[in-house]
Amino acid sequence: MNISSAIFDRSCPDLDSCPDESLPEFAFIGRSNVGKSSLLNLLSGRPELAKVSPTPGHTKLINMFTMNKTWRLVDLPGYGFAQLARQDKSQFNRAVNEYLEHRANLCLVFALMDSGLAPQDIDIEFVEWLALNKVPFVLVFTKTDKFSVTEVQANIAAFTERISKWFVQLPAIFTCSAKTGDGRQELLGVIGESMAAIEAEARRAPVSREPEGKSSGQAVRKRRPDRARPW
Ligand SMILES: Nc1nc2c(ncn2[C@@H]2O[C@H](COP(=O)(O)OP(=O)(O)O)[C@@H](O)[C@H]2O)c(=O)[nH]1
Ligand SMILES: [Mg+2]
Repeated sequence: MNISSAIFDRSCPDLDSCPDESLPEFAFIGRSNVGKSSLLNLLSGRPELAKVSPTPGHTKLINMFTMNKTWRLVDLPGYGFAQLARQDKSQFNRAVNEYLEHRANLCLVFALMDSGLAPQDIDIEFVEWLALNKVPFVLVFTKTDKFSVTEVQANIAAFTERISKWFVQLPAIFTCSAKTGDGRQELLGVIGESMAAIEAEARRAPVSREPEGKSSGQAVRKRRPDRARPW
């Protein structure tokens, strides 16, 4: 897939300030510093689009970027230290929770894991939460340039072993490096397939538009359709 335009749309403090749900969205989530913003820049082909920070950030905003004027990449706030300290691990940032549970045009979540680390409890718990809430997602192991193939494969195997009890079929797994570009084509391919499936679905069953002025707010928000998952 070719990205001909990539623009920052807006930063949203909560679900209700997100833009209307007309464009399909693909969201990045993971612990602070795992490489969400770097991967967004890699996929968009714009190294400066999302802010990359060497130290774990404190942003609580949902950052939206529009690609090719037709779909969005969404940089979600990182989960991690603050949540662990509170011993309240099931409660991720409230805006993130609401976004993941209720955003009707959310097509797929890229759940990012550091490929150099053994499975972290908070990541395992987050994956369990995604499974329980039926959020469509794939796993992406980041920063592969920093570690040997053997280390990465061992960490992925240990991770899948720990989550396997929650799945009949394991989620798809990808690796990436924002430094070498590893994984870019594969992940854009996943987005491309998803977009093609949505377009095919729209051709089969055109959705009647909701009346103007009723497109925001929890009460009138549509339920996310169950989609066949090609990945
Ligand atoms: N070597 C290497 N460093 C990376 C990679 N992805 C991110 N980083 C670095 O990890 C740090 C955090 O990255 P960032 O994208 O801001 O993570 P975020 O907090 O999840 O958005 C920055 O110093 C990045 O340069 C990668 O693939 N390889
Ligand atoms: Mg970031």
